Amino acid sequence: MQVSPRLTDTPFGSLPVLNYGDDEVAQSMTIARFLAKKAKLAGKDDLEQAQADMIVDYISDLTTDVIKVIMAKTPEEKNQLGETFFKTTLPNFLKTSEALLKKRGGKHFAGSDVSFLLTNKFLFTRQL
Ligand SMILES: N[C@@H](CCC(=O)N[C@@H](CS)C(=O)NCC(=O)O)C(=O)O
Repeated sequence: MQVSPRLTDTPFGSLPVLNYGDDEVAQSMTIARFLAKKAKLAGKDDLEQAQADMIVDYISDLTTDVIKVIMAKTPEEKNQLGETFFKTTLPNFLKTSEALLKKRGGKHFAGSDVSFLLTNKFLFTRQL
């Protein structure tokens, strides 16, 4: 596999990269957290930030499972991984997420306001 010249200019040979002034920041979740802090959407205190982070990381776990399905090498492997994902992984994810949301009052996973979780959920929904 060849890496494009543009990617070799990035810190880890991958995208996304945020150009910030004369600096650059790589890793999608690091960028999201950085921008969330700048926009005051990272959570009001350490606990809210941790509550937002735990959901973002949970969604990242699910994204990893989706990528495994997408990157499957054979149609058989794709079918098998896809079936496990849609019959087990995704329903479990939705069940545990819904339970947590209810436990937290039914409106926000973290704190009592909009947070950068929204961006992450939006991105993930688009990937599905
Ligand atoms: N953990 C990294 C993963 C980055 C990553 O895998 N990026 C892919 C695109 S989604 C990439 O640039 N791959 C290199 C390539 O396609 O050659 C992040 O979240 O930013």
